[in-house]
Amino acid sequence: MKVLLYYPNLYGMNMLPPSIGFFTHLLKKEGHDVKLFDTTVYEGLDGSINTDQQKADNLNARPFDDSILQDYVKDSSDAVSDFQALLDSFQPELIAMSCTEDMYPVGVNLLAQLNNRPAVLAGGVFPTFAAELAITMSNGVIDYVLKGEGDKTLPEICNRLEKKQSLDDLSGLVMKTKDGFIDNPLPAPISMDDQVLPDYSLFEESRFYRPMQGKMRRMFPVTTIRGCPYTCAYCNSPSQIQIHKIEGMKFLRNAKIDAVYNEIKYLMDNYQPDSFYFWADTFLAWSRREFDQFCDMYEEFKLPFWIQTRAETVTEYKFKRLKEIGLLRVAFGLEHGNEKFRERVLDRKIANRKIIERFKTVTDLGIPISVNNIMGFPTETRELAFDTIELNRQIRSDGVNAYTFTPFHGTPLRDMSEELGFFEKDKLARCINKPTLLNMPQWTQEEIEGLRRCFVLYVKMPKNRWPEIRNAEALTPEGDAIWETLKQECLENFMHYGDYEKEDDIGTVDFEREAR
Ligand code: B12
Ligand code: SF4
Repeated sequence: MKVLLYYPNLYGMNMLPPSIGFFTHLLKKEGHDVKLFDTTVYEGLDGSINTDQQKADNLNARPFDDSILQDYVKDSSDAVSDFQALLDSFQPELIAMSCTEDMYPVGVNLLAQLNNRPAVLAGGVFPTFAAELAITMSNGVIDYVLKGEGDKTLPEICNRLEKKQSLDDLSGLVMKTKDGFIDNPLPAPISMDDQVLPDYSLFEESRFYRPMQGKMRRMFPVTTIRGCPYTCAYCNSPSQIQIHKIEGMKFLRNAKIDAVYNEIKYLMDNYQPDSFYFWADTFLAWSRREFDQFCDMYEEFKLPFWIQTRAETVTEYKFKRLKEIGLLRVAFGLEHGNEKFRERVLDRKIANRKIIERFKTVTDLGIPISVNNIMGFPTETRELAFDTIELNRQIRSDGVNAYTFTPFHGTPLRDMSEELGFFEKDKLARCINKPTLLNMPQWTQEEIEGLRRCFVLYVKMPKNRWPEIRNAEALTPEGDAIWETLKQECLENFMHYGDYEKEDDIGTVDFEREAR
């Protein structure tokens, strides 16, 4: 049958979604005719901003030249007519949408404007954790949800629809009936031995490029692990482990190094990457044996690569070895600077001293790190947020950012936000780059946003500039003007960007206050 994969996404968010690559391969293998509608090329869709560009504007990433993307950019006002034209010419029998929570309204909004739409199926993290809501909120746009991994169930639903067979007993299916909902148990997570090679041939050429360290790279994602062994309370990964545990299944799985080799080799032969992105939640959640096998295997390629991992996983041995085989950059989640708050609210237990030491191990090897933080957690105060700033001042980061806490469905901190009355039940979480949605008595939305936009200034500029930065927090024309001036100065004089030799004023952490 004819299946249209649909990927609602915002301009500038260019990392390829592996799921669309797997689905393209799997559906073609079953003999289905597959096309893709990917909204990433439409600039300004749904009032969106270019998120990679926004990162550079907010000093979260180095400025970059995006002319490669500009050659393919389309105007958001053409998105509906282009989508409609594709429906009319291809005439799919099913639209299969993959979405996260904040992309769900973008996706549904476009679908609602189409004529002669076929049945619509939604899957991905958000539909998995809020399946009935995803159907109800779409006002008749979404017909089915498939919870959990779609590697087996998406081809299966297409096969059944083609043969006009019943869907009622399909694992993971959620569907509205006149009496309520069919809501079937989750499918078992696939064995990593059954994961296929991703087929990215349906994407536009410009989608293979993304900025990294101020340079446009032709960068492809590679799978090493599905799932994460940690339990951060704001994240969906541990919740995946929980919901699959209820069904007695194992969600955390490592790919065999042979399979990783095959994926890299296939990407090299078919897409000519100049670098890779290992998207595993915690890249180093590996045994020492697996790690060594990976490094020996990757010697053959030695293309620059990017990883994300936890401070807990850092050893000098590992990072020396990774550097030898091409490690370009590491992203770490630090998230909060107060040990007690971090452990109690975020469920991340590690001492600040350890974080500083481990990050130093990496930066001393000359490997640039970017550090991710979150601001506006439920019950957090301005004073606690300054602990995050203080801790970041101890770290020689090449890139640093603070995102707004976002209450995603299925996470413990979403439940906490609802219970404390900071967030309405059934309301959707939105993009992490946008102002907070929580309404908290101890810290207003405006104050959180003001501090968030000045976060990098507080981290990177000397402390004697803090009174000026305080004025830049004001979300007023005067505050904006001060913010713009300080941002420029910070960019010119205080960002390290890989310059690990430069001495500067990086302040000290007040450990005593943290212990209180
Ligand atoms: C790589 C990654 C990205 C990449 C690629 C995004 C993508 N859509 O794949 C980039 C960098 C672009 C990205 C961006 C964002 N991401 Co992201 N990202 C991830 C990460 C680390 C891995 C995703 C992945 O590839 N997993 C492996 C594949 C195999 O799994 P999967 O994508 O979940 O798909 C499987 C199932 O969900 C299902 N499925 C998926 N789609 C469909 C569709 C159908 C029809 C069916 C039947 C099944 C199905 O089958 C797939 C195969 O088994 C996850 C964390 C995680 N571990 O999941 C966060 C995660 C998905 N991201 C998240 C978020 C919030 C974002 C952003 C919104 C950030 C922002 N700017 O605000 C954007 C949204 C972009 C978008 N359009 O989706 C959240 C989502 C939370 C939520 N509840 O919605 C996650 C879960 C991290 C977290 N905070 O917990 N992300
Ligand atoms: S380490 Fe990262 S992916 Fe793993 S649970 Fe924590 S935030 Fe989620």
